[in-house]
Amino acid sequence: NANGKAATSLPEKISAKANPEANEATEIAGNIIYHAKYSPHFSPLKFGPEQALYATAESLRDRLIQLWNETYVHFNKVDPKQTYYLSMEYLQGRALTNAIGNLNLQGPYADALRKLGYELEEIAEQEKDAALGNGGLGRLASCFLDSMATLNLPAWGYGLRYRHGLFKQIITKKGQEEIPEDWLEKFSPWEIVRHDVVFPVRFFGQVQINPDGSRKWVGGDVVQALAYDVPIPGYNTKNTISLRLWEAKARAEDLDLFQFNEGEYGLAAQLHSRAQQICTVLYPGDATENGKLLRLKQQFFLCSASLQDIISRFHERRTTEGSRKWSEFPSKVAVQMNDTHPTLAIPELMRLLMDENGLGWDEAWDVTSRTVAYTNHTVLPEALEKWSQSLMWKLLPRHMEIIEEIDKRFVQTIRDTRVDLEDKISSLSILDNNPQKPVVRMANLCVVSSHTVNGVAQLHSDILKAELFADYVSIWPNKFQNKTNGITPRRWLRFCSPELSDIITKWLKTDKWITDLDLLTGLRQFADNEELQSEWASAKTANKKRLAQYIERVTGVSIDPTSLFDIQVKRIHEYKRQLMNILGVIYRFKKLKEMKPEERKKTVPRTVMIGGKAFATYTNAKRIVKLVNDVGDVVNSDPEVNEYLKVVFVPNYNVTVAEMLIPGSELSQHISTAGMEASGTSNMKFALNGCLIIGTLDGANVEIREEVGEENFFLFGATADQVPRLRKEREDGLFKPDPRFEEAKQFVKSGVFGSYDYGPLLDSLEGNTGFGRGDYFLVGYDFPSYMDAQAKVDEAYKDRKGWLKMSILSTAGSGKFSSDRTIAQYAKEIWNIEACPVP
Ligand code: B1H
Repeated sequence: NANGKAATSLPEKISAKANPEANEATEIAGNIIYHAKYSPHFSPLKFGPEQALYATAESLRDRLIQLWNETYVHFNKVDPKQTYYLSMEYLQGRALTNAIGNLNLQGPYADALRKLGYELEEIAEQEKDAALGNGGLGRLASCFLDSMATLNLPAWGYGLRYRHGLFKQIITKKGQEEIPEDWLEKFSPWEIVRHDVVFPVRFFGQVQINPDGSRKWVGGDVVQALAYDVPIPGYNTKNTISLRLWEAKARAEDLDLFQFNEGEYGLAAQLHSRAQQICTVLYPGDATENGKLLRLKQQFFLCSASLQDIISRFHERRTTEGSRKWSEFPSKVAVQMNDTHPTLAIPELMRLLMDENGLGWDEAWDVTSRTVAYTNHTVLPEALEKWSQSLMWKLLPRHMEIIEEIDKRFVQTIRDTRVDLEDKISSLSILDNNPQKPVVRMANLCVVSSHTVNGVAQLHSDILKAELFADYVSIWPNKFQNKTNGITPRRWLRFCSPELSDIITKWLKTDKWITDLDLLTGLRQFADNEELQSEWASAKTANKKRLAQYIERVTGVSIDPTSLFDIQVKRIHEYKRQLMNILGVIYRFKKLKEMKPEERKKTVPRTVMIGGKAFATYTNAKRIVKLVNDVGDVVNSDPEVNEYLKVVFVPNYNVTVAEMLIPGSELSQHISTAGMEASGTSNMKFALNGCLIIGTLDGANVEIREEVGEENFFLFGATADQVPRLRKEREDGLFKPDPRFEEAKQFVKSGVFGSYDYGPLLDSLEGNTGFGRGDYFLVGYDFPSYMDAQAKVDEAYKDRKGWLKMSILSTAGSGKFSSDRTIAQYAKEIWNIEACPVP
């Protein structure tokens, strides 16, 4: 502990006292002790760091529950229109520092813990990340919740309570290995189980036709959805909203006691184990038939439980006697679908309205299509969901009837009104009836049924309108919008870099920037100010030192905090081109080796850090991870060069690791093939923290460059509109590789980095070899301009003042990328909801 001795027993000086409203250090300490003693999770006599974490979290949870209740009661009273954000993923990360910070209790909590023998940071370190997501899409959902609460919006998130979040990545001689993650190993102190919020969700079964012609889905398996609420506090407000996560449970009567007594335990508990599977892991591999079925079950489970809950709240909140009119539903409820993963919300809402509540088709369709909206997050063909029609008929027979009907009516309307689109019907329709492989195109179902469709950065939204959804645009020109992504400035600046935050507050003479990020432009006038520059530099240095310690602890590699910290962290994917990064590093290494010692001394020392998880079955992504590690091993142990270059693979990249890396970064790489990264959001986090970007004109990079100024952005590479032509040229054998590119690849092939066979990975970069995709991602084409941009980085870094100025201007220009701005735009332009602050 803080005093260097083990604080394993409860301090006796402070007496236990339950006090959810404690504001002052001694009272808070009493409340923490109360939880340590009386919450039945651990032996009441011990008070190690872990017990301290849980007791501290529970003391905060008391207050969060109270605020959550007040918020809920207030929303019920005002009965505003409310948004429900449906997402298969949330990447919440740790919650303790965030909750304390949002509630403005940093000082009192730190003091309280010190009285108990601990430092707050040390306790916060004990918490596991809630990693119920893969990457940007899941983290975006979490940033959005923070902004919804902060803006006092009546809005909730719905998701699944996966027992195991995203796998833990460990690096061995073989490269990446995956270990199951276990965030619930002990328990999560943040979730509140709602035993009274339970809904049945059906799978399989058949459609029964009633005498009056109405239809009903019956039979099959029924599992229970049980609600767990994670309270989401807003910053500097009482409003505390809910992230409601569903868990699947079987009913008691589903246990076959007869079979059990016969000793057939597996058979007896079949339904139990099938129910349990649903929320066991995040995104199970969908390569197998079983995997596909499970993923589809997960998606339907989220949609069905959430909609039943939404409908029951719609009724509960009626202000006048009697039941509410269904036509009011869209003026009380907005449902936002985070990508196509919750698309089944559409046929499920239709089914609930028609089969369970007696509405006719037209009325149900009107309600549904005025309620749902869809966000697209990718144009990658392999990520556009298509479900096999036969699988859908099996699992969701009634929903398939409804989808067929939606499709039939849509196609008929087009035939009746748009003869010019006749030959487009087969690509516009929802069902793809190709006899080889009949599928349901989920994106098409979303576009046809939603009142609004949006992309996540301007370029991406333009591409959606010009390409993927072009024909729909001609049908519904006003349906399509852009909502450039954003990030929460609380977690991604205020809490992860308190040093830099304090400097910003000092120079702006206000901390209002935390909720009004555009105020950061006020820093521009001081960009040349030597005093600010020196304070800025010392905050960066402190963050770099902290990062260097972390790197040494987790990898054993010692890095020089005065070297240029160059970071690329994101999921490993060929389109994100970590391979280009590492080939650049390899070239740099080769050149350093060839230099004379005095020449080397003139170079800018660099530490290149790369981190990210590869999907377990994505072979080339795993080869890239292995290559980065192999290059690191060789470079870092080379006595001639390792003063000037270090290469570190940062293992197990997640939200918490990001909070350590981003504040200590100076250069970050966002180098996707133009047109392929829908937005990117870590680019925003880096820029906000005064880190310069080397990047392509892709996703939100375009807008970041506009905002921070082109002279503060290291741009290179082909533009999105050039990409198709370049691919074609490459196919036609017209591409002439740069000698540096050939040299780097050759160097790998020569075996400098060990005996692993990188042939297949490097072949993916070749044109007409018949291997891979013929450098589909244009690494070869962009490599020379990438290397030129890197040379400019080195030059710029030699000018300390110039660099600091660019860094300050980068932060100053990042105001647009607050998720508060993004969410305010969704609220106004898509959801039509208004703030509902708790008095
Ligand atoms: C993004 C995904 C995604 N786009 C399928 N699409 C998934 C697709 O589990 N699945 O099946 C999971 C995730 N994720 C990302 O969304 C984009 O690539 C980023 O560019 C973008 O910043 C982020 C948030 O909009």
